[in-house]
This record gives sequence, C-alpha cells and structure tokens, in this order.
Amino acid sequence: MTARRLLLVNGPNLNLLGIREPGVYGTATLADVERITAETAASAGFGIRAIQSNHEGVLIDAIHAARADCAGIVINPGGLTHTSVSLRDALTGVGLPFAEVHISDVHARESFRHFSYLEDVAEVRVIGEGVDGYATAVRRLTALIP
Ligand code: CA2
Repeated sequence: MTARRLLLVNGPNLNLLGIREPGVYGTATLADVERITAETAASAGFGIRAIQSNHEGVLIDAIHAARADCAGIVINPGGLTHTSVSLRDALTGVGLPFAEVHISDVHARESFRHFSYLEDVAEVRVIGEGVDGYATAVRRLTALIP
C-alpha cells in the first residue's frame, strides 16, 4: 500500500519566518507552517514529517530517506531554488511527486528569483499565496496520489 505520509521540507533561512522581514514573508512562523501543513494533510488522510535545515546536504539526505516511507514531498527550497542542481537531482532521483512552494511572489521580485531549478520537474507549483500556499500545495499534491 502507498505510504500515507508527506515529507515537508523547508530550506535555508526559513527558520527565520515570522521573526525577520514580515513585509516580505508575513508574520507566521515555521511552527505555524508545519501546523498548517499537518492539518491540511490530515484532512486528506496523510501524516507529515517536517524538516528545516540551512544545510543543502541535510536536505538531500532527508529527501533520499523519504523514498522509504513517504508518498510525496512538499518543498520550499528557499534560495536553493535558484541555485541547486543537486537538490533538483535529489528530487528527481527519488521519483516521488513533489510540490514546490514559495511564500512570496518570486516573479514580482529580483530577476534572479524568477528562475527555478525545479520548475519543469515539480508536479505542483504554488507561488505567492503566503503560508496558506503550503495548504494549497498539500491539497493539490495529495489529489494526485492514488
Ligand atoms: O518566497 C519564498 O518562499 C522563497 O522561497 C523564500 C526564500 C527566497 O530565497 C526565495 O527566492 C523565495 C528565502 C527564505 C528566507 O526566508 C526568510 C524568512 C524570514 C526572514 C528572512 C528570510
């Protein structure tokens, strides 16, 4: 039977949510994001495992481990979105469907945020919905999981 669990991945600096730059990222904290994601997943019959790290290799190891017991991945890669072939390779390598989330509207910001190494391989992309975007991502991703 398919595992009824999602991996929630938040990349570098997202531990600062709600603490710094509320004008860009809002006032919700990382704990709020993890709660919103868990509640939405539960409504769809899924559990979650959540990780945030400021270290690319830690994120890649967590993505690899998800192969064993997760059915999909919800990821906000932070700045690695725009820089990391290795993160893309990890996600395509495990072969799980994944949703890419960005809290801010990256297309309305600096041009270096307009490109994503995940944009052509993500099953779901949610951009600029604030932290509610994590709930949207869970709903759209779980709808794709048999
Ligand atoms: O909008 C998003 O969710 C981003 O993925 C956030 C990344 C940024 O590099 C991407 O271009 C868009 C940055 C995450 C840093 O988060 C902070 C939160 C609060 C205060 C400072 C940074």
